[in-house]
Amino acid sequence: MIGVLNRPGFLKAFMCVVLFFELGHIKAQTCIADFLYSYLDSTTIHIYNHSTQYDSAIWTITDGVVVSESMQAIVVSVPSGETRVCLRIISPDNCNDEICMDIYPGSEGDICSVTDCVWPGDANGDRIANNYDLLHIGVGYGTQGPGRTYSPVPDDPLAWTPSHAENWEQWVGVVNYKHMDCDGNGVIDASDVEAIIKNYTPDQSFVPDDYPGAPPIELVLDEDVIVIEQNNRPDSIVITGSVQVGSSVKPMNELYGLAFSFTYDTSQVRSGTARFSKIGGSFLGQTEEIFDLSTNLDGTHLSGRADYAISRNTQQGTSGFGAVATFSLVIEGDIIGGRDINDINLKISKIKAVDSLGNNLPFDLINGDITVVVVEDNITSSQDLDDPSAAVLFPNPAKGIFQFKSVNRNWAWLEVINIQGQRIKTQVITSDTEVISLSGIPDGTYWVKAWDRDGKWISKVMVVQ
Ligand SMILES: [Ca+2]
Ligand SMILES: [Ca+2]
Repeated sequence: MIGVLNRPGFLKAFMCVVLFFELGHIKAQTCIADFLYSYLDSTTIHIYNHSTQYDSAIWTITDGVVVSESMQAIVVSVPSGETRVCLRIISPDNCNDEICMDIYPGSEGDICSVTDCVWPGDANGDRIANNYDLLHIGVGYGTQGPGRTYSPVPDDPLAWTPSHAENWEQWVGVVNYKHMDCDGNGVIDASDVEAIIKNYTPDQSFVPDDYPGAPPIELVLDEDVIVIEQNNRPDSIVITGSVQVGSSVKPMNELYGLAFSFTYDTSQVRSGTARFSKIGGSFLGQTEEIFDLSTNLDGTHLSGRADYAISRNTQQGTSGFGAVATFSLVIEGDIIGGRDINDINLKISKIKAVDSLGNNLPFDLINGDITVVVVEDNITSSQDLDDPSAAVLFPNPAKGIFQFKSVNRNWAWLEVINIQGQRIKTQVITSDTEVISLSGIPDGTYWVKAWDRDGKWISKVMVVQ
């Protein structure tokens, strides 16, 4: 409102009201001509009629070509980037008023300087649309307020242009709920996610806080070593997994929404295939209580990245642990061909977890960097190697880290297995003395198995953190 009061159109009309009174007119001037503008690009200006009530409007421009014109708005193509615009309005009670302003980048009247403009898809008010905006839609989910009756681009309310919009009654911090109604239809719901997808710009700067000891978040693969039969090589291999949140020891408290990014080696992954999807019936909620956004940025924004967000829609958080989303990507079979062993690196990052009010929740990212090992079966002989001297493992006991030294053998990869038979770690062997980190795993006895074309080598290692 302060911005509006400072507008020359308002001041002029205010003086006009005073003048009418001074001249003894019975009826005061009641209409105020005013407009706001925004640059759709460097030479295209959208000018929005922000006048009080009117039943006719006349636009006059000194430079440029009119692209479209109505009483409510005019779009002008201005090669110089600047023009002078006048707007005359006549109100239903025959009051008339005019305002003229020079428009250039940074001049007064920019719709996003004078008002809290809405960018469709930017639900959290940072002027980009991406997975984090879904979290705000979740917070406001189901709320109704004033819809936007006018779109700067006719018939396209989702177009990435700033719109003037009335404030709603509710706020998340400094962000008004009107931003969460991305499509402007007057209700916040899953349909508003469409504007995020249409106008997607991946976040490049968010750095989450990681709290060691907080409830864990982890991407767990169903298999992290994939063995391919050399004589029956598939066209593709599907890698699957799940996003695990919390644990039985440290459940996630009052979780409402979760967003993150996922990156991967592009050389071996089929473009566009990395995806996440919600799990109905997880601790986060039944299918009808959750909604999500999965977008793969290959070929559009950033190769080797997929973003994901999931949120409840009930205004109440939930506590617990377990898988909340599944994961899959496809590896090209023909890329695998010709090499015995392939290392595919995956990474989960940029995690944001929120409660039902949009406040950040602490979490501890576990195993952010993941490696999938794809092995051809000609190096996975099941024959045990009898020569225990073909490798040396030291120190043993290992204090969080040990070295694997090859002796006259060309070992390809190794795995560390706990006494329950679960694979704790796999690692491709690229040097004669390979360093293996076991930091963070529980103390105890583990098996180390190393593989080459002719067989495997096995030893026990004690881990003491
Ligand atoms: Ca945003
Ligand atoms: Ca909406």
